Amino acid sequence: MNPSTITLYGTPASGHAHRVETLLSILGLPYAYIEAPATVRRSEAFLKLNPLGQIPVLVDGEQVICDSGAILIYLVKRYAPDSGWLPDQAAEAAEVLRWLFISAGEVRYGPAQARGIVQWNWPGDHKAAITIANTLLNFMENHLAGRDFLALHQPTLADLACYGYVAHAPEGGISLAAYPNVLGWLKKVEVLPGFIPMPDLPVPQVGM
Ligand SMILES: N[C@@H](CCC(=O)N[C@@H](CS)C(=O)NCC(=O)O)C(=O)O
Repeated sequence: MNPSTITLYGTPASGHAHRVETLLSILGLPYAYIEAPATVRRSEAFLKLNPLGQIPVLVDGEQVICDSGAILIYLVKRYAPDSGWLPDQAAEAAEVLRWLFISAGEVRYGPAQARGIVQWNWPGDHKAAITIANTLLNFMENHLAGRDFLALHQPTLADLACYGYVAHAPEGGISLAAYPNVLGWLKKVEVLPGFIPMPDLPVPQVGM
């Protein structure tokens, strides 16, 4: 199906926007990118798109989709329904969605939160975020033993949703050195055709 004009609102440092941009690139969908820092997100025009004032937002013709997980699902269902990024079969779909929910839970409140506190002084408890992150990373490390990707034998939305904030966890003071399976998985995501890297931020001293 031919896309109408797709516009993505995001910022380069946002792992939520990154997962959407990477999927657009992987699927070969042309899109315009509008950078939406806090000043833009608080504008009347942006709040009409997403009253929560959050990126990413995707505008596809008349359709406005908010929330990274919803956007990933929308793009696959509309433009690549048979691609395998979100399978139809019940148990497989559940496994992919499980990781999308983990990306909005443990990933958001673990590595993403720690990175936000370190890089932008977000309010919150850095130690608590690190505890959540390490519980998540231990789980991922065990889960990835003998597997290439998170949900299925092939890459799915699960991998794109979890990649950004896990890959950039060191920017929040969380070392990945103890998680070789996680590091191996990140490399497999990074070589997917169309993958877009997320820009690096300064890494603080581990153990802060
Ligand atoms: N559940 C949302 C969360 C998105 C989110 O937290 N976006 C951040 C940037 S990474 C944001 O826009 N924060 C501004 C705010 O919450 O005011 C999603 O998955 O898209």
